[in-house]
Amino acid sequence: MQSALIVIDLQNDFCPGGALAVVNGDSIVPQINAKMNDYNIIALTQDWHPTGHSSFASSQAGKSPLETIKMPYGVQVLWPDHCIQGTRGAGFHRSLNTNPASLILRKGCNPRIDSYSAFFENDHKTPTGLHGYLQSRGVTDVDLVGLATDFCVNFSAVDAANLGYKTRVFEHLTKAIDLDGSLSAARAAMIAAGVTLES
Ligand code: VGL
Ligand code: ZN
Repeated sequence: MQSALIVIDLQNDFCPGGALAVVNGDSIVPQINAKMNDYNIIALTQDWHPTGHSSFASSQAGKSPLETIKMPYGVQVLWPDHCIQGTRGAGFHRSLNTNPASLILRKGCNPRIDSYSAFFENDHKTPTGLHGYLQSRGVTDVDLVGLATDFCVNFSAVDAANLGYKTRVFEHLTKAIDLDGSLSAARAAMIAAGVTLES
């Protein structure tokens, strides 16, 4: 058994004051820092979009944030501009201890496809490389924390379980956007995929 901790998107834009702030998103940082002590393999992810990314409402004529559109890969929620490559908003929250991480993975770099999951882009086909990294390190068990419970944590956890990892989400170390019932839908999807939700 080899466990890895995956810390999802603890970035300024998802914390209070950021472009896509999750309520109390920063409140989980101290406990996540402490949790890292229990792991030998730690990966951090960053949502890392080019300017004008197709998931931004500002890139779609006549659309406002939180409206949805049909993309070739399915329905896409449109977001305020966030986590633009190299900006302060895309940086890690300043209190997050990034030192113990052996891997920092950036996702959402393709202008035409969003990438909620740390494993695949939203076409559910294009890999980010995380699976290869974890396999080559002998990882069998994946534990997830971070932001946001109902989007990037959810998609990452479902993919991890489908890839065969024994997968847990520590819910008290996540915070949700909770858009139109998205949190309860995400919890159901994770449970259906075989993810263990720990509080
Ligand atoms: C996320 C919406 C858009 C997330 C990223 O990290 O959950 N949500 N981009
Ligand atoms: Zn994003």
